[in-house]
Amino acid sequence: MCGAVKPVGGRADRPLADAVPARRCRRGRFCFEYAGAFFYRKDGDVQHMKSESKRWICNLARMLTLVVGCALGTARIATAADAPAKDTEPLALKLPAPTLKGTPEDLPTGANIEPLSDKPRPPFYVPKGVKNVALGKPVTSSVKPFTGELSQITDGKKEAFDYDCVEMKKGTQWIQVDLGESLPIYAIAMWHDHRYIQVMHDVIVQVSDDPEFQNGVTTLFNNDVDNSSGLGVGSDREYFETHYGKIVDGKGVKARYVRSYTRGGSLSALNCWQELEVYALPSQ
Ligand SMILES: [Ca+2]
Repeated sequence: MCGAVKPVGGRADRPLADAVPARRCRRGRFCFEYAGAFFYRKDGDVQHMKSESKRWICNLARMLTLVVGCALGTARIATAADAPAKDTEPLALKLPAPTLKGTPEDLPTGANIEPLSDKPRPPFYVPKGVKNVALGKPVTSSVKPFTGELSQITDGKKEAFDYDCVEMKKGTQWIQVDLGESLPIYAIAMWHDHRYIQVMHDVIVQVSDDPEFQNGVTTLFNNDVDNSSGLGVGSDREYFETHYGKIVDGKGVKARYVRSYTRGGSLSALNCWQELEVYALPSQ
């Protein structure tokens, strides 16, 4: 117990009591320390605590509160970091075959380029039931391709063959997929040109409900670190094109249109697309 002391201020001291963290003590009373003295609350009044033994009880209660709080906090962090949510599953991509051209010896390097890895990509978790809602959907672009058709960007084919590539002229160019309705997007998977292991420049992925991308635009990925494409400085890194493709986190952003930019690559100033997939929960 904490009590058996004389009142020191009554209800007039409640602001003082409310200003410091209250600790629950025995009998449902609240003990707290303020300016080196100990107090507790009884029937709405602030009481001064004089007994050393009762101070010890209150200190113990505070310590237990801290220990339990830290343990629960640690458990929460471990749960979030180590285990995916129950209603999620790894995104299952249908991968094309790797290129037969091998890995060049003179790959570009730099702090802003993810090193090429020969290890499988860690699982990317998405809500159960997501589907590639971009499959077969109409595609538009900043310029007409000179090789291939725009419809090939959402046809599900992305092998490292010339006839599965859609090529456009140099400079910053974009392609845009109309999902037909606004849906919460959880992942966007892209294959630009994995015929060769190379880096594409100024990869920017945006989503919006505005087909002109003038309003309500969310940028999900941007590795244009020098703003050469004029859409803002990005903080993402460049990456090597491989048959694994690139997964961009959709973060559950709801949008109808997906627009993605490139500005050539490390092997060619031309722009190229093989496939863009958008994973969302289809509407009922
Ligand atoms: Ca394709």
